[in-house]
Amino acid sequence: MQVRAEARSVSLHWEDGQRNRFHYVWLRDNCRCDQCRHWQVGDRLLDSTQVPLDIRPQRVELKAPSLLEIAWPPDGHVSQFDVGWLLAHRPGQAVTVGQGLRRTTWDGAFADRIPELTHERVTSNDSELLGWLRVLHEYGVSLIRHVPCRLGEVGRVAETIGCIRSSHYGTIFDVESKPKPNALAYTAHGLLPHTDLPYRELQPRLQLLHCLLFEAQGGDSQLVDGFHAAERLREAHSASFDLLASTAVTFRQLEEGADLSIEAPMIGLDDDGRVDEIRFSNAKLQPFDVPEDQVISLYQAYFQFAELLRDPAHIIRLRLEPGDLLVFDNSRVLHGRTAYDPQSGARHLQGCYVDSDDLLSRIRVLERAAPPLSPDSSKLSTL
Ligand SMILES: O=C(O)CCC(=O)C(=O)O
Ligand SMILES: [Fe+2]
Ligand SMILES: [Zn+2]
Repeated sequence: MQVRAEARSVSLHWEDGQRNRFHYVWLRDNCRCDQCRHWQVGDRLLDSTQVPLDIRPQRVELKAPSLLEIAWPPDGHVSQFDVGWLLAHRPGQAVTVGQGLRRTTWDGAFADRIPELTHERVTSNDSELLGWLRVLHEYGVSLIRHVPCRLGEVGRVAETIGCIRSSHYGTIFDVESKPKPNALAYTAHGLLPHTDLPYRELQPRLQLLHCLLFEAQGGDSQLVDGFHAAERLREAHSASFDLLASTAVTFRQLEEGADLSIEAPMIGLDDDGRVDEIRFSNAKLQPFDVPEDQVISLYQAYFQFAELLRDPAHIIRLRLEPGDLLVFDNSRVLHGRTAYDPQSGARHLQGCYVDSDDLLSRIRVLERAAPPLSPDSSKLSTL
């Protein structure tokens, strides 16, 4: 590796032929020393804005093969940079989100490959937990079997991932037919595939549903990968896809103690145009408020997307059994159920939510202790 001190930056020429410039103001600001960062907390102590934009070093030196040392005015403050750290922070290197995490979309044929594992396995050790969470991130769905049918157990599983995200339905909510329901889920009606809490600014990402008791007739579950359906929409009706990705619609929850409402598109895209979030709820959607010449095209786009989401070729159907715990990415995988007959027997699920930053945090923390990833380690076969 070659180091060259230039007018405004240090230029590093890596072994692989690449060259990167690290500006002096950037280097001074990112000094790793104990004066500039708290040695325990890791937070920056140095006030970045006090670094002169045109700062120039007094000395730049490659100390050991992998240690760059820089002395700064006015007092000769010394910064030491591990070359590996600089390599990891070259321009264009995003913060690592987890080793090689990816997303794989699926359709109805996925029904017999849905990632399934036992409660015992998930809770047995950290490497099983990491394997599960990576698969959950990749496919947005998994089914845990033999979870003890105890009240609150769903919360204990959630806490292996992170903090439970509570809502106006409580920390853990009971899904059963109630005399005074404040959600359709708390009746015996069928539920079209939907995302939960689409009317909240931050739609919860992970949803857990634990089946405690199921004797009723009906009440079968459906799951559909909204990212897959959105991509089919983009292929088949690109104008409709663009409309749903660019038109904010209103979702609202109005009840005795709450009036939650948000305007957001049904299809959310990230900066690179990839589908990143689905908000979809026939029940919670408010009257479209668009110019009258756009009403028909918006309905058409909505119906086309709904048709893909309800296409039997895209849907997984399953009947939960007591002890089953479904975990899915609520902003990607829509869930629904058929109607059931409460006279024919009881049906009781408990659910809760966990945010996605908790999931990613848990994955990163578990990866610290994990051996490097082999190319196929997130394949289902490892479960
Ligand atoms: O009853 C079910 O299977 C699902 C209910 C539901 O949609 C929910 O709790 O979010
Ligand atoms: Fe729901
Ligand atoms: Zn320093």
